[in-house]
Amino acid sequence: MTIARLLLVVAVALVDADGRVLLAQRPEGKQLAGLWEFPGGKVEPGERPEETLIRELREELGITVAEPCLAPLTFASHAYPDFHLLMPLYVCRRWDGQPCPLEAQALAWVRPGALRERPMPPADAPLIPFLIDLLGP
Ligand code: 9L3
Ligand code: MG
Repeated sequence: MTIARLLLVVAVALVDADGRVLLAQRPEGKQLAGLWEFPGGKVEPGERPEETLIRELREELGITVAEPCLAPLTFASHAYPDFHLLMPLYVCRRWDGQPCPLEAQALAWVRPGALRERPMPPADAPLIPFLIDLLGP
């Protein structure tokens, strides 16, 4: 019997003053390239999920987030053939700096009701109803 590997990835909905959410387009050459995701990444050994998010947001977007600004919202999961992805989603409304696509192909601020128009990784799409509940369409 094979037990699929569990991969813990954290993601965040950065919400601006108009209630729009930031999506990042996954870069060429990476798995799922071209799809639009909530920013985040893999939890490295020894990291707490909040530490991972703070690191990933600095690396990928060049912004600084304080840990108390990260509010857990819900969880996503997706079973790939060779691993099982578990992905908590946080919400963040305050950060320092202007998000820049340091690793993504592009960034987009999107109303929750328009998120469905963007092709997303399979773990991200089921999170849309939670954001519509929280922020409206
Ligand atoms: N992933 C899916 N949705 C997201 C994020 C941040 C990540 N919002 C998936 C894509 C990869 C895995 O998690 O299969 C690891 O992500 P990365 O380290 O390649 O960004
Ligand atoms: Mg990432």
